[in-house]
Amino acid sequence: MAAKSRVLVVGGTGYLGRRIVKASLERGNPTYILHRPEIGLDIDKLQMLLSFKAQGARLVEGSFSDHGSLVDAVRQVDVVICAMSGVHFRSHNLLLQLKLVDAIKEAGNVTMERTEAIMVLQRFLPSEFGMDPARMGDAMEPGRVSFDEKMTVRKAIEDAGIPHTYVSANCFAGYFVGSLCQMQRLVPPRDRVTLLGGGDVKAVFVDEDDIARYTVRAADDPRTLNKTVYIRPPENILSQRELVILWEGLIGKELEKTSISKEEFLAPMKDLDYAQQVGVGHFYELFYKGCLTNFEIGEGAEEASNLYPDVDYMRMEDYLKRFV
Ligand code: NDP
Ligand code: GFR
Repeated sequence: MAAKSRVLVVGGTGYLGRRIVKASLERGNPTYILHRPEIGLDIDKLQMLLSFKAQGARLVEGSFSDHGSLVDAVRQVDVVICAMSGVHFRSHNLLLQLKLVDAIKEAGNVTMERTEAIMVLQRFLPSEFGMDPARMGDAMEPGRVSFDEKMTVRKAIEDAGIPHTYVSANCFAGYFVGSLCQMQRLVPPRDRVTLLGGGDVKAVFVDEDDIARYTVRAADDPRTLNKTVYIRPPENILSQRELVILWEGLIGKELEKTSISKEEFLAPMKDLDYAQQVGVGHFYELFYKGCLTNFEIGEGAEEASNLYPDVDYMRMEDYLKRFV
């Protein structure tokens, strides 16, 4: 049996990162987590790292301010999965990944005599996990910043010849199902809901632990080398209105429904702060333009639930039960 891949998780105490660490440990991978000195007195992060260490993870000291420490960290593993922050009202720092790419280039390149440099690292998964940035070229400002930054990182990866896999995870259930696709909330309402447009645009919703499981599986799968993996489980392709109906069934009550046109939805943009404008832009792309489902997954890409049918992914009615 082939040895399990050694996996380094960067951003391992983050919202998605901690789930990737958990999934990597569950899969039996030798799991390494970047332990940044900058976390300082953030005792929650430290306790989480120590808990993962108690479960068998290896903590690797390293800082984005210390190139050599990143090189040393990368040299210890076969796969690097980065879950760097990308939500604008959190500590958005996607472009820091360019430092990680530089470290992988140095760590990975072993110049062999009479042959060109080879890449020792087997796979790098950058922090994406959302809409496919390669398909967001016409996204509105300022929300497009997320996609432009992710494409900048992709270019650095591909220019360096780093073997990679991009994960397009669609909508995290925590942000989009909990809120019934409404902004500025995370728990479902019991009285009224605002439907974006008619509420009938199809999106894709995935439980974050499933995203982590699919990511860890894809991270060393030969079938996903230098490809995009879309996480599009067939029973989780739903509209906002279908989510609302699931929730109404669970609480035994119909919600009062109002609709908001795209013009009404976009009108307040000028009065919002930057992070809020980014969010509005993302919701517009998702639920008015239908960016997650307006294309077929073709040649050169893969779909996670098809690749890994043994993963019993969470259906969104079950996800909503936690709020009843
Ligand atoms: P978090 O906001 O939880 O941050 C993740 C980690 O980023 C932190 O734990 C920290 O790592 C690291 N980080 C943040 N700032 C810095 C810094 N200055 N220097 C070094 N490291 C830093 O990230 P999320 O889990 O919310 O997002 C991860 C990815 O998922 C992003 O690409 C985001 O776009 C995407 N996403 C997609 C969603 C969707 O619905 N599709 C929803 C939410 C996110 P450490 O653990 O070392 O402290
Ligand atoms: C679905 O794909 C993405 C989602 C993506 O490619 C990049 C970023 C995201 C963000 C969403 C919009 O910015 O992750 C979660 C979500 C953050 C967000 C949720 C922002 C503003 C809100 O009011 C909000 O309410 C639930």
